[in-house]
Amino acid sequence: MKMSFRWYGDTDPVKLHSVRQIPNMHGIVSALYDVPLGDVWPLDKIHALKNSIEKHRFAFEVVESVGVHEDIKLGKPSRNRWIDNYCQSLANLGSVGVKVVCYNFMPVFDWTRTELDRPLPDGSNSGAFDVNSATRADVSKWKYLPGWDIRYTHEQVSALLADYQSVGEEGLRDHLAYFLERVVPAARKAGIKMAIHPDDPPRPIFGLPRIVKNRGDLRHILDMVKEPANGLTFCTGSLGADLRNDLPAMVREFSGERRIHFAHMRNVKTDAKGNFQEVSHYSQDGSVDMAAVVRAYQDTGFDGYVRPDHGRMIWGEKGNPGYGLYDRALGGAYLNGLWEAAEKYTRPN
Ligand code: DNO
Repeated sequence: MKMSFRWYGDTDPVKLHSVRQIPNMHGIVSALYDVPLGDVWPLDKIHALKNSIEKHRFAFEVVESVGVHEDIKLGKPSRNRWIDNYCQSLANLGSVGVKVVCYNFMPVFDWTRTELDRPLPDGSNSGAFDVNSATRADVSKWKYLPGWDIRYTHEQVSALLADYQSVGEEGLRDHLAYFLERVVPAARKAGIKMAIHPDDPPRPIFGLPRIVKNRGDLRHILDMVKEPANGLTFCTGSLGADLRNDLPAMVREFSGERRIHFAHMRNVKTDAKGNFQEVSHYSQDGSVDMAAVVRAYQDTGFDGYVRPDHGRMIWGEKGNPGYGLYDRALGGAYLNGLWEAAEKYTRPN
């Protein structure tokens, strides 16, 4: 496994020289944040990002994310132009040695929380999701959703919500298949593995369809184009927000088939209704058995990229929600420990 750390570029309050001091960090996961959604990622900007990462002796092999234009998800006729752009971005990324591209197919909203800084008993705080408030909330009143790398205006959001009414889950699946049938061959040619991120939370929100929520959904997506370049980002925090998801079993199945390219490791404390709060990475603090997940990766010979995902805000740190330095560093160290133990000590028969 190759341990890595997500970084938002030069404006990120977390600096790469600090990340360098976390043990066993192989690479930096990043993106171009100033290219409008759907446009081709220019080679000169990709080179500049790569240089700023390599200067700190990190590999730049994983991009998170190349965003998918809403017209593609909506299946509009203009999607072909956006798909061509996407393929060109993949060619450019592949030419500088990028190996994995993480993306999602969530309509309008990426990861969503109803609170960004709910206190935990230890005095830290973290993101939380309350199923009832998300259902009732009038989305036009929301000022900020953390996953919005793209900030739509309220007018755009209302128009998009209306557009998606006629799409439904089946429509969205068809649009994903159309996208993958065209993009996966381009990815293969560029030496890139596509890795779809699950819906976070793994349920419909604001009446929008969601199609990446559980084992059945993942199976369906992998079967749309049956080759390694069509793969998964397996996020324990997203999928772990539905207690019916058996995470170690899913890892065994999909990592066993070499279809997981990127592992997002995060813990959530979830109840049976799907309400949850993000917690420390430590297994006993949440609902995800991290040791069992690592064991499943280890048993299936996983050699892909791993990153500690969302942390709490601890020690008074201020930063991007979920993406401070300190708790993700603790998470990385904990994961290193689990991985080393899993590697060195096999289970007694
Ligand atoms: C959340 C992240 C996601 C992820 C995208 C991939 O913290 O894991 O926002 O980057 O869904 O496109």
